[in-house]
Amino acid sequence: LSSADLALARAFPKNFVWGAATAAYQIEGATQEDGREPSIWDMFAAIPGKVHQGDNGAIANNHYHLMQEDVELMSRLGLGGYRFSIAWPRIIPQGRGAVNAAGLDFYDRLVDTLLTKGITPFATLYHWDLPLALHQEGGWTNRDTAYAYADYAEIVARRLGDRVAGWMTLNEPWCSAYLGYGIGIHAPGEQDLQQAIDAGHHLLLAHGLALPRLRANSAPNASVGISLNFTPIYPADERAETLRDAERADLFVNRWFIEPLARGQYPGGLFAALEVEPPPVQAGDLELIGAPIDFLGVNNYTRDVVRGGTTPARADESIKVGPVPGACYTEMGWEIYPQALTDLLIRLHREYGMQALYIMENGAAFKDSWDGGDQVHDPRRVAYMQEYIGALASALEQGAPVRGYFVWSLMDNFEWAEGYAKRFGIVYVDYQTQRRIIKDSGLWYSALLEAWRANTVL
Ligand code: GBH
Repeated sequence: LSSADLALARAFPKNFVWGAATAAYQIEGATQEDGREPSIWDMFAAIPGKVHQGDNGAIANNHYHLMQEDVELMSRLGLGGYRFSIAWPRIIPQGRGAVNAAGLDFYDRLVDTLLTKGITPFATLYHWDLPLALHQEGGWTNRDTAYAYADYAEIVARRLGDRVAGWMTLNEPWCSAYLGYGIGIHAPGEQDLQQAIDAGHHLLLAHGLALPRLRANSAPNASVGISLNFTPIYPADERAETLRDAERADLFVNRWFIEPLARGQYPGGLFAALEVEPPPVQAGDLELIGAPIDFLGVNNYTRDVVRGGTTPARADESIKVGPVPGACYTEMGWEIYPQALTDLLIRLHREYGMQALYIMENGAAFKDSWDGGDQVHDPRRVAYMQEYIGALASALEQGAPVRGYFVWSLMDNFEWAEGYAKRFGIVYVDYQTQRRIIKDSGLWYSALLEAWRANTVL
């Protein structure tokens, strides 16, 4: 570690949670084992042309079978927390009705294994793998899916609620709604903006219905929240039309979900900007949705820059301009801009009154190569993490109530529409052999955490 890294380690308080994140469909594999039924991602990935090179999650990282070894790896890295997701189609394979004991058993073992190693479990109840049977009844465009979800959430909490420290109801409902139903680049692949808006409402309702049921079935000190994706928008210049278009992009990208959650209201102008009708909101929905959460999970990777006058009629169409001269980009084509994380955290605190924030995802894809030895050099990821964790330290210093950081991802995995071609891990995965090799970024992160522990113990 450099002296700058040592100073960075000193910027974080002793109860800070340092972890790594994954999601069920991206790592587990074993999609046809122990009673699991298909999800929309099994269906979507089977459609030619939807996923890069026809990849799917059937085997993925085989984490379902390598769970113990993977937790051992987390322990070697010195992680204090682990964020994973629970596959609804393992727990209730048809989406509603019969509960599959083997599914609950798997996560029960995972949680116990984590606790044995002193790693705090943070669980996401929905990271995009909707049971296919529910999709056949309209999926998230059907209000009933929200009620089925709340039943599912309660069943999981009854089993794991005595040990899970933090629940996330949903991961990035913006992606489920817009990428899944609006433009169809994610499952289930629908392309209808009105459906996206309706699906978004039912996702929010699912969250609102589940909140009290999670609390009622969890330990008193467990906390319940949600993870949202944010891409801060910056104007390319100061012209009035640029400022106006940047506002409009921000409305669509960043405010659609946080405002009903934080204020019990959809942001004004959202539906008009998207040229859609408001979703079917029923009496009481917004009260449920706007009920206080214990923390907000923040997923942030990049920013977007917007220039006015180039923007088409609908708010979601081609909002980015670029490349930004002099800027660096990851393999996903996402600009590296750590200041956006600082700005975002301060905004969530000041403007939306969030009292506890966790970075639940932050990371970068690069072309990592492995020569068959026991090292993987990924200097660009090390630099990315240094800069983003530095940005986090400055948000903390300016008063943002940040409680933890989870890097995306613990290990390379199934990157949705990008298949296995994009690697986000701090641990390399050789899919042929399922060998895991800690990358230089993993070693760096581990050393940072060790330095932080050394400081805070003294
Ligand atoms: C997260 O999504 C996911 O939670 C995680 O599972 C995934 O592996 C990880 O990030 C890395 O991708 O060009 O229309 O997609 C992040 C999703 C990416 C959503 C950037 C917004 C820009 C708009 N975000 N994206 S679009």
